[in-house]
Amino acid sequence: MATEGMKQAILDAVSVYTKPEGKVFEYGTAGFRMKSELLNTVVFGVGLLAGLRSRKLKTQTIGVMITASHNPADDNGVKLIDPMAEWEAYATKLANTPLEKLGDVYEELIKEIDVTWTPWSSFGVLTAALNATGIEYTDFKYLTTPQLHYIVRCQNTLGTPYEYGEPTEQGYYEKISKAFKTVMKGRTTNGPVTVDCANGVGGPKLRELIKCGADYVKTRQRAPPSSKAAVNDRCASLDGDADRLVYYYLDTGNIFKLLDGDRIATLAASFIGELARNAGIADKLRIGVVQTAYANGASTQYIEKVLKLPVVCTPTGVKHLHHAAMRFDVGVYFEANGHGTITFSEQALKIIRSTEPKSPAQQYALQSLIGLTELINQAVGDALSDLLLVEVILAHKYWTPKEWISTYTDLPNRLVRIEVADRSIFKAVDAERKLESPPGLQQRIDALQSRYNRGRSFARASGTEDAVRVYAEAASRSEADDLATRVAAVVQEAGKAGKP
Ligand code: 16G
Ligand code: ZN
Repeated sequence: MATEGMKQAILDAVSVYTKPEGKVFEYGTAGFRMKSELLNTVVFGVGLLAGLRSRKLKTQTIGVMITASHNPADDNGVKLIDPMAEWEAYATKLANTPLEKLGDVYEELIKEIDVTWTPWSSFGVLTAALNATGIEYTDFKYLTTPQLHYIVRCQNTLGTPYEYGEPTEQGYYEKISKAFKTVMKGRTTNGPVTVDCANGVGGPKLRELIKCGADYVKTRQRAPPSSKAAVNDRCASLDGDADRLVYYYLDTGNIFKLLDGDRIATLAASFIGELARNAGIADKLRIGVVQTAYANGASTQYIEKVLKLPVVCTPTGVKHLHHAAMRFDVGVYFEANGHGTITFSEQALKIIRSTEPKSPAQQYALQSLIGLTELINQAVGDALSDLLLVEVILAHKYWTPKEWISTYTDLPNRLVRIEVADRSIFKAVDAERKLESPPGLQQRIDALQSRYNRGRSFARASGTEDAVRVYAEAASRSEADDLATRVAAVVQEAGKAGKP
């Protein structure tokens, strides 16, 4: 919807121009052509229409060409690139609208064209503040959240010994795809991967990325309903701003199998551990994994017992995990929901880059590690970079998702959301694994979970919603469900007691 404010702004802006009387404008093959002094209000209309077309087509670029062509300079023209027939009709309509009706006609057109009015008003507010205070800024238009993190880090490390890369979107693609090619040398991916980009910015950006690494990956864009990946084919999902990634597949019994953030963490930690051993630098690198309480207990056990790596648990939220990861030389951190990346300390980078290989196998491992440090977004968890990371590892291990998922068996688990009057009374400690308030509640949860085989449960106040979340896992599905239900009940009761 065009707001009243917007309509008024249109009228104000156009009021300085005069519409030539009695002239009928027609959008021809070359757009509107006429003497430039007659063209002003027409150009204004084309400007309005270009805005609508750009909103309609979302991320595509719209061209407006103002040209004197090869004719005398005052014989002018304006056209839209690339209009379709009905858009020429809209242009003609706007060009012939009496100026005082322009706001109304614009509003009608919005309805007719069915423009989804994704409000860019926040952007306007932001730039208003920046302009008012004379701050220089660059508008990068559409980026994934991690791409912006990348550019900020590049910009802030320019000219230092830690220069992160070229601070542009193109620089991002080039860095990642070059690293991908390095680590994929001599390997091929095993069959296709289908990527669902949740209709978000990750879709067009993934296509840009693939253009740079086109000799490995080919895309076919399909609408979600028809994207039926075959049994055992890898599928991946990004979230809307492309900072979260999970994998999944259908097994031979057509059962949906999820490979979540815990799986990505264990896969990456095992691969990097292996490379470090092959490179002969395992004893020099402290590799660790950072998780939250939501990590499946089986994943934690696998990391500690099988991979023999330390695990640190932090409160929910990327900043906590990232901070803890940076205390390791190589810190692998992922939330179960797919937020995560791997951090490398300065010391780790130095060791990886400066170790002299003593055999071709060592050299290969060192080269692969160097490639990984470039492929992995060090600034923040990045679904596009994580996607390529998983692809690289599976290709190196010659694994399908079946081998990947068989490394350990997830404990059945259940998440319950409970609405409470006042979630602030639920105060968590010990990386959100325990509640210190309301008093007595933690003892009740402890007593419940001790009754179940491999039972583990915790409750914490959501940071994003007015609710308390209860997580429970246990050796069997029924035990996990039962534990979740019972803990939810005591939490609900405590929530009522705390009602103001
Ligand atoms: C935010 C966090 C995410 C966390 C989620 C938990 C960032 C960038 N995002 O979305 O990491 O998993 O909150 O939500 O830190 P909750 O507190 O409602 O459970
Ligand atoms: Zn996100």
